[in-house]
Amino acid sequence: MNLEEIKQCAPGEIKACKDAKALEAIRVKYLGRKGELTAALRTLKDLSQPKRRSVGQRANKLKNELELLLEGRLREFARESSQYKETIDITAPGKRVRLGHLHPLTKIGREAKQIFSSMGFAVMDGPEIETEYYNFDALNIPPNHPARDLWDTFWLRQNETKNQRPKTKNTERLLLRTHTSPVQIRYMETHEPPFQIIVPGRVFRYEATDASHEINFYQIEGLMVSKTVSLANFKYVVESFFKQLFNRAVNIRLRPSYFPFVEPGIEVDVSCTRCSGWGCSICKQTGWLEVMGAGMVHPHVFEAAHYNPRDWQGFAFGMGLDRIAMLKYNIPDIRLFYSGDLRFIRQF
Ligand code: FA5
Repeated sequence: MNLEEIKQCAPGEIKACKDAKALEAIRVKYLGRKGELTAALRTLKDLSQPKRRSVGQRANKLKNELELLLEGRLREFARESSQYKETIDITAPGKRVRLGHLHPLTKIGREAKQIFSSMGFAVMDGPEIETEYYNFDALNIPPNHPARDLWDTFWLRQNETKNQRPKTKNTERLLLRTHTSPVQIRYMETHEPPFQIIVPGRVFRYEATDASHEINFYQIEGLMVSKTVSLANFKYVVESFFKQLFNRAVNIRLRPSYFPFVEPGIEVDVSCTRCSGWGCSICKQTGWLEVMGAGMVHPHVFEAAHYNPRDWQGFAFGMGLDRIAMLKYNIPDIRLFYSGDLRFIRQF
């Protein structure tokens, strides 16, 4: 083989080697004592002086190149075999498996359900995508009524909702429910009193966020209807609920308020357990945190559900679960619940 032929063949053969033994055979073939390149170098002495010089330089250069290629390929074999060893290294320490756990909102939701169940309330469910009828009209909030402004609404696009309207209702617009109160109507349409239910669920509001407001949060609706239910029953139920949830008596206060679907309407505040009433960012320096709206079911709501308001009376409430979780777990900002920050979640 002359130098040109060696240059053509040797690199390909080195690359094609599968192991160190085959590589050694190639080295001997070209660079060994009787190898092709060694033989070519031996012929140098037969050449004329100037030719000997240039061929000699080329031959030495080729020799260096082949040695580098052989070394490189040998290193590749070493790397491959050490990788292989790592995968079967039985002395390597095991990987720690982290156990997941429930989100604080799931925890408090389960606890609340359990407490209300122990007081005889049945747990119901309703859709998160709601019709305008159930979210507003049936709750005594007619179109264009200013009370609709109390609930900043995510409306769903009209053209996507065609033909989904319940034919008997006076509206077909769909929205993300702004509260769990629509389930009051849905439940009463298909059940006869007396009954007492709670409806835990997710609600949505198109509003600015701050330490105590989110655009997506959880409520628990309550509805108790019979011939004699009164606000005194409501007060007892709510106080018992908080006592069990917080494992101690907490101060609550009832304030007159307005909701179109109750009369009279009230709002319930709980004394801020984070600052013990001194004032902080959660309670907006007031010492109290508003946790629910409530009241006696409005006669128009009973009528929408085809009950005779002269026969029945009841209380309803809608409590913000996130805010109660903030009080119970001493959480300064509602947005932490939805941040997905594991440093926060892992504390519970
Ligand atoms: C209502 O949603 C009424 N449906 C409650 C009701 C039910 C009244 C039955 C009468 C009878 P309100 O908008 O106030 O009311 O919300 C109820 C509770 O949800 C509030 O007290 C508060 O605890 C919580 N809440 C309201 N907005 C937010 C928000 N953006 N982020 C977190 N929690 C909120």
